[in-house]
Amino acid sequence: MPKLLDEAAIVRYREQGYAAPLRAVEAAQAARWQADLVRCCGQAERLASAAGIRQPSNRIKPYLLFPWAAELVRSPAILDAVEDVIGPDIMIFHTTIWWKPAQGEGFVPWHQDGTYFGLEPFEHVTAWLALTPSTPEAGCVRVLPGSHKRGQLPHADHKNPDNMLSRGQTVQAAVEEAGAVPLVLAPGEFSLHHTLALHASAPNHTAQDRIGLGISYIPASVRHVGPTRLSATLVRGVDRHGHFDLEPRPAAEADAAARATHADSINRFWVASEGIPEMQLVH
Ligand SMILES: O=C(O)CCC(=O)C(=O)O
Repeated sequence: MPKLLDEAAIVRYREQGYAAPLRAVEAAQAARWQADLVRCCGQAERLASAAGIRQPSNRIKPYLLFPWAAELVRSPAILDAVEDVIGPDIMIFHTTIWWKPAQGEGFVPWHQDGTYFGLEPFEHVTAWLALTPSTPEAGCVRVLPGSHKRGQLPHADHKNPDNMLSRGQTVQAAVEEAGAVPLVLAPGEFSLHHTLALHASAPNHTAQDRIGLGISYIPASVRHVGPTRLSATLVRGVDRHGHFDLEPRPAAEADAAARATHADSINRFWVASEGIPEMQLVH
């Protein structure tokens, strides 16, 4: 018995590689989270430590630092929809805050998330939660229906300061852009896209920042293929597999324990990405 999607929506997800729009929370809750996010993650640049070492960004895995973000990624409606497509034992592997400033040139090229995570099998699903209106004018995510059935496609780095992916990773296969579907979301709504679904987004040409979070959920049975032991957060069900070290929930906002967990988790991810050249660093 599905929890949030109906049977037809689950079939559509399997056929088309995405589901949208779905309601996570009311607009008022989205506005509260937006205020928290701006307060805690407004600083875009990664400050270097005294030793010149790059610090982990608050815009990556914020659920390890901030209780409000830990609550956000455990939103019952999101977990219900995720459970409908990947089953009841659910972990969070990664999360990125996607913040496009008003009238900015930042864009995301066509890519598949699965290319960069080193996970198998390809069962990871991204939930993209809108905290501000995400429309074509604001550069919402666009997805190519059915593209997840093409399997893992080759990608190459195309460096460009406006490319929001860390290395500019772009798919090298033909993309029939005319068939792309914009995932239009109101604040508090979310979409799901399959880890192999081709997706992209254009610059934000509106007067308001476009802010959302891409939350990467995996079934506990999925494992990382590289030699580095990674950590992940169990958010529903049971971990019967032990493929990851389990991350604790933050007790207080960015306290020392939360900072240590966050830094350790991201450091392992960086180490893993060096071992697996295809892995990107921030997505
Ligand atoms: O937010 C965007 O524009 C891109 C998001 C994305 O690529 C993702 O969530 O996988």
